[in-house]
Amino acid sequence: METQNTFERLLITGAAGGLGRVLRSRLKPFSRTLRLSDITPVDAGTNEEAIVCDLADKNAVDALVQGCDAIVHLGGVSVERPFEEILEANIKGVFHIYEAARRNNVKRIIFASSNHAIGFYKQSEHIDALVPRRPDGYYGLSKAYGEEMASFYFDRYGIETVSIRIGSCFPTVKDRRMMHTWISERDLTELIRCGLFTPEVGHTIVYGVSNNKDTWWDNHCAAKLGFVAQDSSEIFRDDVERQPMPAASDPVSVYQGGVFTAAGPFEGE
Ligand code: NAI
Ligand code: 15L
Repeated sequence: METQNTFERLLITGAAGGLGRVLRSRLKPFSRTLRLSDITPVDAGTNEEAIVCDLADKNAVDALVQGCDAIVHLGGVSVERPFEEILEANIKGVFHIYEAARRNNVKRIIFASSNHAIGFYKQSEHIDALVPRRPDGYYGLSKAYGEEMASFYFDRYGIETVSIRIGSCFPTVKDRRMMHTWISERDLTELIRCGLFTPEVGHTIVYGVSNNKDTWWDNHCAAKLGFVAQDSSEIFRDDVERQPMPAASDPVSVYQGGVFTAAGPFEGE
């Protein structure tokens, strides 16, 4: 890890979630104070502030962002769900974050996008972050929308964002698909660091993926930020290959988004 830059106050939304709990300690060196927020209460530790906030509440989000220098936006619904749930947390939520950033002069945001913004690409395709999006559900659509929101707020207001299309960030690889999509916590932390401190990123979209042997993603946009992944899913190969092989026609074997491409409909037939 390179020289240590620091913010006065870095906001992490979604701090009670899986990634929030991990990144909270890993991002601590990058800010004198961490402001941790979630709809679920979080306890504040040393040099931390905790604020309960519903991302769907515009005024509450505006107050949340006051006094912050930068935002790591992890909060929201993180799986495929009915549109109305996605609408509140992810669609309204991301608008509220950007509008609050504009009003409070925040100039840098990391947006936790997802591979599900491009989930309907086939696993046989090799793509970079500049290809047209192919969202695989309402959740993926909300991430595509968040990326466009980031693009608009840069063009119109000069707020810079790195949108990280996170693959799968978990302690271990759970299945064959994740051999391609996995990112270690260490690599995600480094990618966020690059996203926070690299000058003049405009709006840059990158893949959040480790240095896996088999990958569907050309991550040259992340390399431009100086990101070099240290880890690889290979260490999990033996365990994963002991699992039964899914059918070749199963969405988990066909599409980059895996099971998300087959979720729903939620409205009945
Ligand atoms: P998570 O579901 O564990 O955490 C999300 C957090 O957002 C939760 O603590 C939840 O309480 C909070 N939240 C939900 N609705 C909210 C609302 N209306 N207001 C305020 N907070 C709300 O998800 P995880 O795994 O920690 O992911 C974090 C972010 O990264 C999410 O945006 C997710 O879409 C994205 N991501 C994660 C991946 C992963 O592999 N973990 C892969 C791709 C994207
Ligand atoms: C995501 O976007 C989800 O937030 C996470 O829980 C995983 O399902 C991940 O994608 C994945 O595709 O493995």
